Amino acid sequence: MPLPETKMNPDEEDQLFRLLRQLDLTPEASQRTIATALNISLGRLNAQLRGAAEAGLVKISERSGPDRRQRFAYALTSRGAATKMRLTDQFLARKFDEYDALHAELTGTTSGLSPFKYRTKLMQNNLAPIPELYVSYDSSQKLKVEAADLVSHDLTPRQICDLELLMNGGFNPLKGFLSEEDYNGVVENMRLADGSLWPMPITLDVSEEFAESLELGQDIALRDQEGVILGTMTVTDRWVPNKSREAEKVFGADDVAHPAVNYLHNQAGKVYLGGPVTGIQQPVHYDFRARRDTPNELRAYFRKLGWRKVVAFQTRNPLHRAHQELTFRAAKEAQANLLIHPVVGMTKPGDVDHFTRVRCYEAVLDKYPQSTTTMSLLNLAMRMAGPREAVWHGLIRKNHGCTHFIVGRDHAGPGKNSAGEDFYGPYDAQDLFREHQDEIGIEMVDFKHMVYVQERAQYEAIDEIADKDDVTILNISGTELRRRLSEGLEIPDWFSFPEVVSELRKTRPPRSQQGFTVFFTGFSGSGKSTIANALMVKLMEMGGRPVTLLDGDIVRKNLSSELGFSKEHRDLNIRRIGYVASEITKNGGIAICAPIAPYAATRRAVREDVEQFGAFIEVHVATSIEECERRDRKGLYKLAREGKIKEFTGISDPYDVPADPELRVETENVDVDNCAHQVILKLESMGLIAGQ
Ligand code: PPS
Repeated sequence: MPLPETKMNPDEEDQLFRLLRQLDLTPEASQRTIATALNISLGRLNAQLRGAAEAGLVKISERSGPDRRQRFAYALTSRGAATKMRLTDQFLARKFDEYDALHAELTGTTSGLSPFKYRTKLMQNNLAPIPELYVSYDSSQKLKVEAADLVSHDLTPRQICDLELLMNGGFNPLKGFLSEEDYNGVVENMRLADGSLWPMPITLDVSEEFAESLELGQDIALRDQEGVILGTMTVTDRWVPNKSREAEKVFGADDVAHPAVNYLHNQAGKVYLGGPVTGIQQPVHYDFRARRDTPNELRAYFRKLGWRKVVAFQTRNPLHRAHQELTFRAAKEAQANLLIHPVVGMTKPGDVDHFTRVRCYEAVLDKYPQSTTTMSLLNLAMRMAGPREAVWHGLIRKNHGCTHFIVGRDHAGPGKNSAGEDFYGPYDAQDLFREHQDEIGIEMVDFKHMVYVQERAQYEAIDEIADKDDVTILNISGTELRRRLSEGLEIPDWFSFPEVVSELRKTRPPRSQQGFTVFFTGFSGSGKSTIANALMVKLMEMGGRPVTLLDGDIVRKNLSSELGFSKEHRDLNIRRIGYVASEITKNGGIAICAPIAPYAATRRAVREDVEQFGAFIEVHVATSIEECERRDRKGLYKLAREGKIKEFTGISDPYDVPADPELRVETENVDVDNCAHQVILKLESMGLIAGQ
C-alpha cells in the first residue's frame, strides 16, 4: 500500500480506511481475526500493516503472554487517527456519488438531493451524533502508554477548556488547534481556510523555548496541570502571531482593558502551535458531575425525551426572576424546550464563582413547569468578545443539539475600554448573529429586556408596555445588587427568589461579615506590634470573626526562620505574610500583619493577593526614624550604628514611605489605645465592622 502522502487510488484509500477502522476497534485482536474481519489474506494484511506502520499511522508493539496468536497489539498514532477521519469523509462522499449515479441509471433523472457537503449537514440534524476526536477506549489505553515517550505540553486552564470542547465536538468542525492558515482566515474574516464560519481563534500558545525544541510533524502529549494526558497533537504549524492584529480584529481594539486582550499580551505564550488533535480522555471534573454533558450526551438526552426544538440560554451570572421570565417566554415563543446552559469554565474576572451560581441555578430550575427545562454546565473559556463571541456561542450550542439561541443586549460584553467607553454597541452581537444565522444553523431569539411592573405585579418586556407613563417600572441593576449584598440591605422578592438571595448572601456576606487584612508598616520600634496587639484585643472583644496576628517577630520565628534581611529575603518574608493573610481573609477571618515591609512594590503585591478576597487596609505607623532610634527598645539601633547589624532599615537600608495608605498614625505624644481606636474608626467607616 502506498504511503498516504503519495496519491492513492480510491481502492487503496478504502483498504487503508478499513484497516485503520478495524485496528481502532480491535487493537488487540489476532492477525487472523483482523484478516477475517477485513476479508483479506494474512499475507495481504501483513503487507498493509507494514505500509501503515512505515507511514507513521499505526504503532505495532509486541505483547507478552502465552497466546502466540495475539503476539501483537496495534494503536493508531495521532496521524493515523487524523487520516482515518479524513478517509471517513471521503468514503461517505464517494458512496453518495455512487448513489447519485445509480439513481440516475435507474430513473433517468438526477437524484435531486443536494451535494454531499450539504447532505452531511442534513444527516447531522440537531439530534444525530456529532463527530468527536476521541479514539476508542482500547486505543486510548495504548496511546496513554505510548505517550510516555512524547514531549509533553502542560496545558493552561484556558487551553484545557478549549481542548475539552475540541475533543467532544463542542467546537465542531475544528479537528485540532488552528493551523496558521486557518488562524489567519479566522482573524481576518471569521472563516477557516475551507471557507466555513468560525469566529474565534482556538490556538495553542506556548513559550518560545518550547516551540523551538519541536520539529514540525512531531507528536506532542497534551497534559493537564497534574500531568494527566488528555490527548496528543501532531504539530503541523508553528508561528509567531501578530497579537496586536489579533486583538484589533477579534476583540475590536488592542486595549488591555479587554480581559482577552490582556490575556493575549500578558499571559499567552509568544508562539502558536497548530495541528490535529487525537482525544484520549476528557478532563476530570469532580464538581457537579451529573450536570456536565458532552454535545453527544445532550443530543442523546433530547432524542430520548423527544425534544425536537430546544432553545439554549447562555449565562455567566446568577438567574433572577427577570431571567426566568425571559427564558420561559423565549421557550414558549419558539414552542421549544429550554436548556439553561451556563458557562462554568472561565468567565469574566470578578464574576460570582460557579459553585455558587450552580446552586442558584438548581434553585431556579424548580420554578419552570416540569419537564420543559433542563440545565447542563458548559466548560467553556469565554473571551468576552461580544459580537464574535455570540456567533461562536451559537455554533457551540448548535453542536450541543439546540435549535434556538437567546442573544441578549450586550451579549458577552467585556465592559468599558481604557477611555471609559463600551467596547461594543449594545446590539452589535445581535446584528452579527442575524447576518450569519443561516450559516450558524441555529435560530436567534433576541433578548427582551424584562422589567417589573408594580401595579400588575408581573414582569413585562419593556418595549411591550403601552402605558409606560402610568405604571411604576422597577429594575435592579447588577451594580445595585452587588451594593445591596455588600451592605446587607434588602433584596426584594419581586427581584429574585429567596433561595437565590440566600445562596448569594452566603458567598457575598455584607462587608461587616467579610474577612479583611490590616497591614501595619513602619520602622523597627515604631510601635507596629504594640498597636497591632491592642487592635487585636479590641476586635476580639467585639467578636464575630476570628482574629490572627502576624507580627513581624512572630512570623520570622514561625514562618521565615531561615530568612535574613536582604531585599530578596525581606520580599519573600512579606509575600509569605501576604499569602497567609489572603487565606485568612478568604475564609472570613481578620488578619493583622505588622512587619516593617519596607518596599512599596511588595506591599502592593500583597494588597493584590488580599483584595481578591476582601479589604486590605494599609496603616502606616509614621514614627520618625529619629524617635525610633531614641526609644531603641531592643537596643538594635545602637548595634546598627556600630555596624554590628547590617542592612538595618532606616539606618543602612531603605524604607519606601507609603504614598497612599488607608490610614497614617502618628505615635509621638499619642497613646497606644488611641492609635488602635483610630484604626477601629477607619474600619467602621469602611463598613467592615458594624457600628457599636
Ligand atoms: S521585614 O523587612 O518586613 O522583612 O522585617 P520584619 O520581618 O518585620 O522584621 C523586623 C524585625 O527584625 C529585627 N531586625 C531587623 N529589622 C530591620 N533591619 C534589620 N537588619 C534587622 N535585623 C533584625 C527587628 O527587631 C524588627 O522587629 P520590629 O518588630 O520591626 O521592631
